[in-house]
Amino acid sequence: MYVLYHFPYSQHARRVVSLLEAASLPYELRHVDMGKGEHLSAAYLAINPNHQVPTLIDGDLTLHESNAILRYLCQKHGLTNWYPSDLRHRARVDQWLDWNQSRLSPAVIDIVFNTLFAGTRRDEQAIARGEAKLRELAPILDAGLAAHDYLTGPKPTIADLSVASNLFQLGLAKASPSGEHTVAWYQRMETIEAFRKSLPPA
Ligand SMILES: N[C@@H](CCC(=O)N[C@@H](CS)C(=O)NCC(=O)O)C(=O)O
Repeated sequence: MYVLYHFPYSQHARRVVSLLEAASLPYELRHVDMGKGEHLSAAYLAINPNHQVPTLIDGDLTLHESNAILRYLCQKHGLTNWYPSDLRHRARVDQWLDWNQSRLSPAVIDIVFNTLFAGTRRDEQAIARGEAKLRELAPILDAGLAAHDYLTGPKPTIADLSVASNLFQLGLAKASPSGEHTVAWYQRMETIEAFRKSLPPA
């Protein structure tokens, strides 16, 4: 049984839930109440010194970083449908995972954190910065989705689960990209039960 430290409004935590669900892996969620600052408590910092969710516990292994967790689960359980073994296909999946983490995520955080969660710490400049980044990145995503139904081919992989978790987050701030291929792809993602199950209650 996996233990996942989780917060429902964390896109990083939700993408792990969507894979656990998709692969029918047994797991228990431990809610970290970020609204109350539980991620900053000494007890949680002992588990994850980055004060972030998710953290996965597998026996005596404690793992942070959502992408590392996704890859670990796929490799441990041979989930080659979600993380292909073919070198070139896997490289494409890794490309989008890294793009999501290093390019899209900062824009999502600038926009969504400051629009919805920062309260009195709302930073208008960060929102504008995030929106400018998103204007550059949205066409890149849309072009990446032009050739196939999913990011790397005809079937979804952990790259799709990961990017879609950020797109849901943008939707919370009414900032979803409107590219034709992106909209159609996101609608396809919404038909995946495991992805839907990872989403917070409406
Ligand atoms: N690189 C990390 C990022 C995790 C992350 O940013 N989690 C956010 C919630 S979405 C968090 O816990 N933030 C609290 C903080 O940074 O103090 C991952 O991919 O797991």
